[in-house]
Order: sequence, then structure tokens, then C-alpha cells
Amino acid sequence: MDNRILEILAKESARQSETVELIASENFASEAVMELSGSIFTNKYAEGYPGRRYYNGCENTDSIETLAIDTVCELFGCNYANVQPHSGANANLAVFKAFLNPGDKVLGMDLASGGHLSHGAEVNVSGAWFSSYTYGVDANGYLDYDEIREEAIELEPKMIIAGASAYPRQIDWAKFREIADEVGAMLLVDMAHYSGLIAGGVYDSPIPYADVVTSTTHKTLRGPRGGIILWNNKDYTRKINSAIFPGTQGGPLMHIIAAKAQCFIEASNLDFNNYAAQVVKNAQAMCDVFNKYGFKVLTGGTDSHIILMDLSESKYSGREAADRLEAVGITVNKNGVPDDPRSFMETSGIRIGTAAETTRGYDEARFKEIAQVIVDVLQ
Ligand code: DSN
Repeated sequence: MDNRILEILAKESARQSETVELIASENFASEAVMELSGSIFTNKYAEGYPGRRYYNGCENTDSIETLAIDTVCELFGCNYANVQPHSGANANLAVFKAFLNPGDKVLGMDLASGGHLSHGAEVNVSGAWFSSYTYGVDANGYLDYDEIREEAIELEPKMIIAGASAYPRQIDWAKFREIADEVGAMLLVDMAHYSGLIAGGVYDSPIPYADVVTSTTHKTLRGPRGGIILWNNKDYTRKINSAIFPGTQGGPLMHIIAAKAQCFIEASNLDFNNYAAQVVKNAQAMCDVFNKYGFKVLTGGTDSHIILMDLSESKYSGREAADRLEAVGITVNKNGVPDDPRSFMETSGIRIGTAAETTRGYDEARFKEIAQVIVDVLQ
């Protein structure tokens, strides 16, 4: 390996092992997932789908992709899956390509309120090429379903997007379904943050309610970096598959698909249910400490791995808080809060997640200690 690369890799390895990792979208993949991500499948071109490839020599890529599809369908209880998206954003883009025309109206969660770039943010293709409208959260950080319903009735969007990057509570998928049905919209659920908790049975699944579900594979699901698309309606299969290839992607990353298959198998084990339950218990234990010391946590707590700390009344902005925590070896990210008085780059909150440190085997006692350190630093 090139010496410069080796040196950077060694530094990152030291950083990851010496710091407390609380970025809500990160995790530590298993050695098997890591090994497959760097495996010989990286050498193989396999444009197309199992049994219908544009290249010869695809018998093993067919086997691994079929295994990934079958396992993820069983894991989440759905009929069909595409495991080729390079990322969650690519998965969402393909769903747009499959079901919308440029200019069609979409209604998704506002980026500043906890939504995702690819749910219609102006700076993203989803907001630039489609007529994008957004819903937010109330002053306490909760989704207001009555308001979302009113907005949907007024706008009549072609697609409603549910799912978030920074929402700690259970999202009411059934309510979103009701709203979508009332206005004749398609419902896309992006469960990227919650998919590991859903696989582990501690967060409600959107599969019975959504027309299409997308996810990343590397957050709470603890796989390689990548995306997936899941659905139940056979009529969508051709549209979705051709929106990924040739619509928005070329050759699939077969080494990552191999690692995804491993991740889905790991998440099917009973151990993974215990892991997912511990992730949520650890986040709730941290909230207890923050509440005890008078630190405001949006919505007052969490149903997931995510905690949103509101620092709008603190002397520290979100950026300053995240930098101060980094200085003592705790990695989090700054985050906006409802009606944030500070700028987008400064923010008045931090987002904390428990998925990665729970993978290290820590329980509530350790998480309470970490929360105490965070309190000390912010005080
Ligand atoms: N960037 C991810 C997150 O931090 O939540 C979402 O894709």
C-alpha cells in the first residue's frame, strides 16, 4: 500500500478506536462485512440483474445478488428488493425517476427540521427538478400530522415522502398512508436511520404502509455503505429496476452487494434484536441524564437511537458544542432546531446517536457516563 495512504489509514484507525462515536448515522460494520467490501467482487462488471447481465462470467455475481435480495426480503417481510443503489440518495433518485416526471409535486420533510437532502431540498436534484414542498416539526420537535394533512390537501402532491435524518420519535407510518390515500399520492418511506431498529423489531416497520421503501445499509443496519429499495407491488418491479439500471446507475458494486448480503444475514440473527433493543435503551438512558441536568432534549426523549439536544438557550452554538466535545474525544454533529435563532452553519443543537457505541458492547451504565461527560463539557 502506498505509504501516504497507509499513514492516513493508520491515523483514521487510531481516531476510530480512541474516540467515542456518537454520530447518529454511523456504525461499526463487522469484520465479515469489511472483508467482503474489499473482496474480489470489486473486479467484476455485472450491469443488469441476475440472469439478465450484459457481461459474461456473472454466475457468482448472480448467486450473491440473489442471496442478498432473498435475505433482505425475508428480513423486512416484503416481496421485492433492489440491492444495487450505491447510496440512500441514489435509491431515492431512482424512485423519483421511476414514478415522477420533472416538475411533479412532492411533499417531504424540511431539511432544516430533520429531513434529508434527497427529500426535495432545493440544492439537490430532488428539489431542483421537481416542485418540492416541505413539512416541518412543531416547537417541541414533533411531527404535526394534522398540519401535514392540511398541506397535502392543499398541494395535492404526486408523492409524499416520510422518513428523516434527525427525528428521534416513532414516525406514524399508518397516518402518512391515510394522508397519502386521502390526496391520491404515492407514499415513499425512507427508513435509512431506522432500518436496523426495524429489522431488530424495536421500531415499527413502514413496509405494510408505504408504496416504496428506501434505506441505506450502513446506519443502524450496520452493513456496508450503500442503499436498497423495497416494495410489494409486482407492477413496480420493472419501473424501479430500470430506474436504477440503466436509469441512474451503471455497473453495480458487487463487492458491496456481497457485504450487504452478509449484513442482512447478520441482522436476521436473534443477537441483532438484542442489539437494536440495547441501542434504544442506551439512548433513553442518555436522555435521562440530560433531562436531570436541565438540558433540553427535543420531544423530551427518544424512541430510537437519535437524541436531539436543543442548545438555543446555551452560550454554545451547535458547532461550538460539537467542537468542544470533539476536543475531549466525543464525536457528534451540529444540528438545527425548530425556529433556530442561529445560522445553518452554526445551528443551536447537536444530534447524538447510540448505534455505533452500542456495537462496541456498551450498556446504559456506560452511556450514562458518556452523557455525564457531555453535560460537564457543555456546562
Ligand atoms: N447524512 C446522513 C445523516 O447523517 O443522517 C443521512 O444520509
